[in-house]
Amino acid sequence: MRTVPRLAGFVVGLAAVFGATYGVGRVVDRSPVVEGRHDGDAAHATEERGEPADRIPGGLLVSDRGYTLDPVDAPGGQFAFRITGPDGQPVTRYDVAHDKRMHLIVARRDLSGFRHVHPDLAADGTWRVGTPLTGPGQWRAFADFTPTGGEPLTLGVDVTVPGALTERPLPAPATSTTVDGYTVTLTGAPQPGRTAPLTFTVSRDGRPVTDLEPYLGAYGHLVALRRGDLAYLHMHPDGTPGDGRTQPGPAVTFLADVPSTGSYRLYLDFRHGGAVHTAEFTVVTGTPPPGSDPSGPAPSGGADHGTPGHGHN
Ligand SMILES: [Cu+2]
Repeated sequence: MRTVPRLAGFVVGLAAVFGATYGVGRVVDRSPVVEGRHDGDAAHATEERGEPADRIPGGLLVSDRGYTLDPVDAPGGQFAFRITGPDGQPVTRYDVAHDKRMHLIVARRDLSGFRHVHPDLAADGTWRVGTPLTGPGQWRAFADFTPTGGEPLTLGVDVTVPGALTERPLPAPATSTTVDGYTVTLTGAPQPGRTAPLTFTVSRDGRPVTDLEPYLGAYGHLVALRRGDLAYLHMHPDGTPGDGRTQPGPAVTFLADVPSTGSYRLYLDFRHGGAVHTAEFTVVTGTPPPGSDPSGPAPSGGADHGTPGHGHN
């Protein structure tokens, strides 16, 4: 028990030191604030990403560029939060991205319990939704949004739901999974520091599904969470419904861009039969695929990007 206040003091001290250092650096060299993270633009996501130090994945910060994710008390069965802006006031104006002004993603720290929901905005800037936190545990909630006049942001916060919890081990890497009677097969592998195609193929009862329904403007949405720190990656499909070349299944291709070696849990949302289904996969980058140790390496922080031998095949 005694270590808790000490640790808290240490963290506060550390924050003060970093804060001071950052302030000095800003005054002396006027370094620009890091740009270009979480842009999700495939054309951007290529060579210059060789130096990962310039890019922090989304979802690791509760406050960034003046915007803060602030959970607020809510009645039982609800989850509510606000985003406060650089002026300290709740943000009430958001741009629509992928059909919605706010995407709320939650997962437990052990990467189980993934949900992707769309809260409603009240006039005072409070977002509310029937709680996606489906049981006890240490959860991470990600708010993925674009404040009007600002850049896209993903902020993350820990939320504890009290109760007995059995932590689940990360499922082993696999290239096929089933959900709601669908079989989804994954081809391709994420490659740290570069963009790589990932293709998901959906079938049901042994037959390819060729009438996927658009969901949030696409035939699939893919979120990846990095094991260990839950870095959040929202990946975008290669092609959109109605562009003249993108078919409604059975294959949905994403341009995947992961920041480091490590284990990731992929969550593919797709819509068929009037319902959204979520297929989950574990992938481990920087090691041989399926059959290998599911725990995989710890995130490297990207320091060894570009080292020969880290690719696949
Ligand atoms: Cu969403």
